[in-house]
Amino acid sequence: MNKFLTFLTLSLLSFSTLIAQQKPNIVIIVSDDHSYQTISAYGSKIASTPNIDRIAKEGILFNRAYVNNSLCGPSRASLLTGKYSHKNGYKDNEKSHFDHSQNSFAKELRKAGYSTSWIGKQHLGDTLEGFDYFDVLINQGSYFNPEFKNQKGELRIEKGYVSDIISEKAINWLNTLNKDKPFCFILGHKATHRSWHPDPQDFGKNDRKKFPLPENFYDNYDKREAAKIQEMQISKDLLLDYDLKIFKSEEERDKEHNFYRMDIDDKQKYRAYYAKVKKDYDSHQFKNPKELTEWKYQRYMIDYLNTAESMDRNIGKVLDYLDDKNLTDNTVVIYMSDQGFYMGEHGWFDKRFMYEESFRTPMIMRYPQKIKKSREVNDLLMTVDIAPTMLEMAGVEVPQEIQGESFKSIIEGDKGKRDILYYHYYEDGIHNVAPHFGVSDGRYKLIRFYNKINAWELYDLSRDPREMKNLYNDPKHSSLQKRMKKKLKLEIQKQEDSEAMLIFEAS
Ligand code: SGN
Ligand code: CA
Repeated sequence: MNKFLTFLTLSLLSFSTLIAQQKPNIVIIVSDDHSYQTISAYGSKIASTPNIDRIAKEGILFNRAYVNNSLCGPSRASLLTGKYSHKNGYKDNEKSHFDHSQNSFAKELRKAGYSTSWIGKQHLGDTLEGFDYFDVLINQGSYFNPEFKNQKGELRIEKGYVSDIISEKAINWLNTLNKDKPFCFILGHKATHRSWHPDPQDFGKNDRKKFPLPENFYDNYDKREAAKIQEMQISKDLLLDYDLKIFKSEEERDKEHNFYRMDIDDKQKYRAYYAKVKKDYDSHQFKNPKELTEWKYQRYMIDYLNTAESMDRNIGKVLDYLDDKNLTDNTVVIYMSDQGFYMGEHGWFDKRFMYEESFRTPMIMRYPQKIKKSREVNDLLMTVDIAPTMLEMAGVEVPQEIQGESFKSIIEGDKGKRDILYYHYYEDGIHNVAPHFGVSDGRYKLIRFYNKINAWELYDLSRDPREMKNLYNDPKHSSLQKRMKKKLKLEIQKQEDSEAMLIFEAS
């Protein structure tokens, strides 16, 4: 009898281990401000991202993945909770506080037996909940010798370059894991956030390219009041010293917070490299503001792409690790950014607007056990959809309060469920972008700006993909306008965004 019981217990134990092993592992790599325009898998001719492309070759490239609120903290809060900003409480970076006691997909997975962690940039404070392990950058973090805080509350300055440190920490954590448990970890990269400080070994990698100006670089913002007043213009808001590292003197450079953290040998490499850039700048006798702006644009692109090099390389290290440990087949890997970014479109850098370049985010997913190779998907999806999808894939019930729609059906080769995208941006500070909310059905987009600008905008993306022609109040499109307003109202009601409803009703 005893023997039988032991046998039974052992069989049950190995059975439950088997079930646990069948659950997919989940790795979500979230970069910061990385644009699809600079990812070769998305057809970029100006950038090469071989490791990100590797995920696409082995999985799905999502052409229409969007964020709920195009800003770092709010976007990550939606990813974690599956809820819009007005429900998870993290509306902007400047005033919001993220309540970590609320539920998240990581908490649900942990309850279901997953080992969970967040490593790198999170930007939602530094006392996370729901993770067995975390080791996160303090706020935005620094490119060199960055400071981290872990779940024991220990603060540490780590020596080196941020992208290397983050992937090393991730691999170290993976090495500590109990092989019988599935894992879920989120790896938050700092790159490619402003002010684009490359690893010195990547200086020169993109310097010989000549970057063509986007077609609408010289936008006059006709009939777009919010676009007119923003402060994210390459011509006037991208700074020669802070952004492009051209300082009046080395003493000035040393005062800048990114530089004083560097070790002396990195500082010397920076000095030497940017001395050449300054020489080039000095040698130009800029005859008019346009020439200077176009020179700044080239330098912006170079620094941005050189910064992305290390991140791509480090993504490769994590993929190699999964291969080496035979984990690739049963691991879902998602690569995404917290939002898109302007690479000169409308004359801009930064994000925030509901226009495509910042509303859309790159998103690529691999899961060899279930996903066929090299698929491209045009179905709509949003950041809030990731939480319910991961839960469904892990066989965990999706909590009621989650607002996102699972896209598991897309992964399985079917159509997605989503036919509308709802957006709400709140921050009313740096870069002077008026708060706004709106809907898009993939072809038409309606936006309502409020606070400092009270205005509506309406676009037909099939005819006007660059969003240059605001059709709002154009009599030819009055029925479209009505239709889109109805859709917006329905969506505001469905998502219970009472603040948006008040503004909608008042206008
Ligand atoms: C900082 C940047 C801004 C950027 C925000 C938000 N300025 O304030 O350019 O828009 O972060 O970025 S900087 O002086 O720090 O470079 S986010 O990724 O956190 O949303
Ligand atoms: Ca960001």
